[in-house]
Amino acid sequence: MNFRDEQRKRTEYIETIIKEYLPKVVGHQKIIFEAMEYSVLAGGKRLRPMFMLETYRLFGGMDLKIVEPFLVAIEMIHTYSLVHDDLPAMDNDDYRRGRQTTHKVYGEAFGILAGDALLNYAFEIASQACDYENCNLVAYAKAMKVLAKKAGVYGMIGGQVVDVQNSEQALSKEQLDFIYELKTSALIEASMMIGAILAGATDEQVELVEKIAKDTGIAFQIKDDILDVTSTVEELGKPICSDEKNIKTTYVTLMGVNKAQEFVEAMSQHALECYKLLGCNNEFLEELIKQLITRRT
Ligand code: GRG
Repeated sequence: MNFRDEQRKRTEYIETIIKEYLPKVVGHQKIIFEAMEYSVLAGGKRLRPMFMLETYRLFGGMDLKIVEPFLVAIEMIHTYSLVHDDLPAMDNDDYRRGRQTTHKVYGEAFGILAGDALLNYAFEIASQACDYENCNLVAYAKAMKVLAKKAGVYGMIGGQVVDVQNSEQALSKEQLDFIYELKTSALIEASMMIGAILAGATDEQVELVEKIAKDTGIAFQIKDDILDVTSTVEELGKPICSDEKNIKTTYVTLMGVNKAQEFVEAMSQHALECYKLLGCNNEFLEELIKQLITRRT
């Protein structure tokens, strides 16, 4: 398998369906449709839908029509979080995904509204999955429950709250792990759990998938800390050294780059050990988890 080729094919597929589901840029409120499209089509690695799709396939899921609304929904929720995170009241960043941030182009009010719109539209789209004739309504309801919870106050928003509340303060590794688990891992957990649920995985399998995604998400976030000090604006498509600018405690400020990289490797390794316990195989998914250890973007 050529991983890069396979990754490109999947990215193209995900972007095609995102475009299909985006609202038409017409009507009196068309500025918001434009801002949504600007934000969500700006590029990005499409990792969360990719994790969902590959976990769906891992458990034998073959009917893409069932999973597609959720693939789009998770990327919209992720994009809304980036749009809001870049706002003046949060990180106040001018660049994201290689171009100007949404509020820089459309103004602050529409930056806020574009994020709100993406979040709400994500649930509108996901709810369409139940209209499909082959939809298993129990699995669908479980998937919706996971999506709502992991994006909310017990998931990503909760993590962001603790992060904002403690900004400019020294944090312990335990406090940082709490923030990372919610702020970053929660959406990756939602992605993989929804893929598993829609493919018919058992509750025990979904629990194991949640653990794999948690470790993968924490490794991903620590790598993000490392790239913030070792990468370039061109490679990342967003400002570097932003943690220093925002006076944030990260794994790098706590223990330095080398030790932080050891944690990335250990967490990814643990995720892969749990993955082996599932007893089913998806070569691409396994490689995707491994690639996060050495990623440059
Ligand atoms: C504002 C509700 C709200 C939440 C914000 C997700 C988040 C919480 C903030 C975004 C900034 C940040 C450091 C998030 C942690 C997760 C992370 C590393 C996001 C970037 O994800 P990538 O690298 O981005 O997958 P692309 O652009 O590739 O999709």
